[in-house]
Amino acid sequence: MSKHWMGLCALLIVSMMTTGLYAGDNIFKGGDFEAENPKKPGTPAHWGINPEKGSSWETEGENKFLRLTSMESGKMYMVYRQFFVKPADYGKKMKMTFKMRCNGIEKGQKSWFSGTLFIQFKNSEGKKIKGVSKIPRMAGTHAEWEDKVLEFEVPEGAEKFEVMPVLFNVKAGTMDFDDFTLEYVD
Ligand SMILES: [Ca+2]
Repeated sequence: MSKHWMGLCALLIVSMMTTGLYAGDNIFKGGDFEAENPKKPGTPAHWGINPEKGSSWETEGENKFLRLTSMESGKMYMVYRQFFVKPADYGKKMKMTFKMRCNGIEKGQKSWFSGTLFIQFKNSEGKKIKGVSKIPRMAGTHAEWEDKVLEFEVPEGAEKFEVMPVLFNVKAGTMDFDDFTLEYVD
């Protein structure tokens, strides 16, 4: 390899490191719940699933997905993912898509105790910064999958983005999630 090329490659690597991720790359690995975690057979890759704690890996026909089950009234059941962001990404727009459906969710003591998706940015001290305002909630029964799209901006000072499908203190019911994607948009 010539010096010229080596220099060019080094430059490319540096620019990839400083500009963060490119638009259009789906950074939500395992968002479709199809692949199995080779280290933990019976669980989906990239997810911490525990049926004893109300989260399970379900199959329907050819499709696999996440299910949250309210095992005890008033308790919270959730799974957790996190994505790290770089200063180079501040101000960039992100788009997240997924689908959800639910069965027999009885709301808890407050009207917002329902099935939902918590998303938030945190700084390096673990403090929440500038939450994403709109989050989809579901209650009752929505038998068909519903496609959801969320768009937001990476706020200054963010270190990570957290995604938490959750059954939030409901009395009963199940909530299904599938096909998460997360990407930067131009
Ligand atoms: Ca799937």
